Amino acid sequence: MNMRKLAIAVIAMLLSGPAVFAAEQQAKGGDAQTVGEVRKVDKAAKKVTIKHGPITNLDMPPMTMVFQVRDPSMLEKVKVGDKIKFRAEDVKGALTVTRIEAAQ
Ligand SMILES: [Cu+2]
Repeated sequence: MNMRKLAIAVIAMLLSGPAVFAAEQQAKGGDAQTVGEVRKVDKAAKKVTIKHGPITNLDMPPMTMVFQVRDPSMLEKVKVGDKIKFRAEDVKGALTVTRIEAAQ
């Protein structure tokens, strides 16, 4: 194996790691939504505090915690005390709400 082929093989190995991980995450979490209740809304900081149920795609047990929101306009749809369904994802290390809606 010449150096060029070796380099390509190494790069292929490095690239396949995250791809496999992403595929596993997808299989595990899919498009799962989580139920919760809004405890605090901070539009200026783009943050929302949610008492949430288990978040299957993040392997997180029920708790009350602060999330970033992807877009502050999402916070106009909810207020403190609302029961919600939401989708949380790890966006570059920050736990972020990517979808939120009032639970019926
Ligand atoms: Cu949590």
